Amino acid sequence: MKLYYLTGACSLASYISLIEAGQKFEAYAVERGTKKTADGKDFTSFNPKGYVPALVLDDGQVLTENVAVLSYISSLDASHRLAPAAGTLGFFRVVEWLSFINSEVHKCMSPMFRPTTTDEQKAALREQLATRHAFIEDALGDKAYLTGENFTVADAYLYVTLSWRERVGVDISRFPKLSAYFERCRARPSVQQARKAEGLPL
Ligand SMILES: N[C@@H](CCC(=O)N[C@@H](CS)C(=O)NCC(=O)O)C(=O)O
Repeated sequence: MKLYYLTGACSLASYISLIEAGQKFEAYAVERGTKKTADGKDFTSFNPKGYVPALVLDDGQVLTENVAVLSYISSLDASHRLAPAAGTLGFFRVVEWLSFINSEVHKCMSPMFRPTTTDEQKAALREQLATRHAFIEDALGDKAYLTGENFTVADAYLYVTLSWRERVGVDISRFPKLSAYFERCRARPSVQQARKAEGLPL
């Protein structure tokens, strides 16, 4: 299995999850501008979408989209810690979180990285994001992670979006549970290992 990633991007969630799942995999960085991969390929030749994450399975099939890739990785973990067994309500709860993080959090943050987004638009996005973070703060309650005591693929994904917060001027200090949650995720050996592998500060 091969994971193609952009350093520090959403694909870091797949990197963390593959480590958590104890999977053997190879990871290759994609160069942002040229779309050349670290194993010497043209990324768009096998993933015409041109964005990460892309997981190339052992039979050569290419799986893309965070929700699908992270759900797939969770299914590789026989202990079902990364998500309950597929088909159970618990599994769909994790998918519910993955979809929320994808469409309501990640895609609210993406425009903030673009130079074409105006300060006014960024302020509106930060306000929208604050309502999403407030929802997560309430939902966390006394739980260690989004769905309970297990770190799931949804936590890997939320952690990565929170790791961007300083770069896009998003302040979570008014959300104590979310702030503690972020630190809990950051301290996990899988997170440290994946960050180190991508050359990110620990
Ligand atoms: N719909 C995709 C979006 C993934 C996405 O936004 N990937 C970003 C990194 S976080 C990317 O590869 N951007 C580079 C580009 O679009 O060229 C998904 O949910 O997986």
